[in-house]
Amino acid sequence: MTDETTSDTTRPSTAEAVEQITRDGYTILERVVPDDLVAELVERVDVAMARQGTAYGTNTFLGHHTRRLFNLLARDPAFARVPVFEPVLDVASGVLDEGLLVSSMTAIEMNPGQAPQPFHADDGSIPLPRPHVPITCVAIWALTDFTEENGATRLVPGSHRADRIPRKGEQPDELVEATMPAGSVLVYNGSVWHGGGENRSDARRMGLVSNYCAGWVRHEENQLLALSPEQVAAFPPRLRRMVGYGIYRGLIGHVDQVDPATWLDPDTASDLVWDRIR
Ligand SMILES: O=C(O)CCC(=O)C(=O)O
Repeated sequence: MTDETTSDTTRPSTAEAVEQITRDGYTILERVVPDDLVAELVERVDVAMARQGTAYGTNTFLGHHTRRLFNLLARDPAFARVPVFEPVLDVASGVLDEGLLVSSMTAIEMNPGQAPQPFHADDGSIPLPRPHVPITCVAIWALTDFTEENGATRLVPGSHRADRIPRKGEQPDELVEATMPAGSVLVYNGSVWHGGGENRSDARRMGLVSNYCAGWVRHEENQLLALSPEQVAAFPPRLRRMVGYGIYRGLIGHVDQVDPATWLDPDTASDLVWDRIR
């Protein structure tokens, strides 16, 4: 236990949590985040969303009553405490290994009237035969209570062992709802089938998604740090993408839902996954 952590003897140990994720695909660390950190994160999300003018999503996946703020680490220094919060990082390190990386960090504010999100696997863009070793491990931090009424995340236990990802619109029979009080964290293998629930309440459901990936899902020599943006701008378009200024399968490598290739050339044709869904 760290200074930052609340104590709760009913919470699984790190080893038990990793075992649950290996078996069921997910675990919940109840009330693990101190109240003052939860309150600070809510405030920082509100400030950052107001500053950015964050709008509702434009498709069923992002949610027509849901606001998402991507690229959180760049928004406010307070968010740097999230990916290194030990009780969660220890579990994610047990699922991947100590060399894991921050894959993405997003705030999700799901408002009343939000319909259920389609089922999906967060590693669905990875074209390996399934099941495979864990490549991503995702932590959803509950900044408000997650309840049946306000759209707690729905998961399909054991689906990280499936040999496929959900079909478009598929409604699995065997579901659990990750109901949890504010300050809890849902941690799951990125292969697990899941989606946000329906918000039938009259209040928002707020969470942070802290997505980790295996340390080997990257360049051997870090091209994004090795090259200045000016050097990359002088490359032909294909090479720009090959050093990281581009996206894979419409998703992997985006910044704030933008294809970084367009930073170097605004006329670059882009094929973002969100533009394909309606
Ligand atoms: O909001 C949730 O409960 C899940 C969100 C999610 O899975 C996603 O946006 O990929």
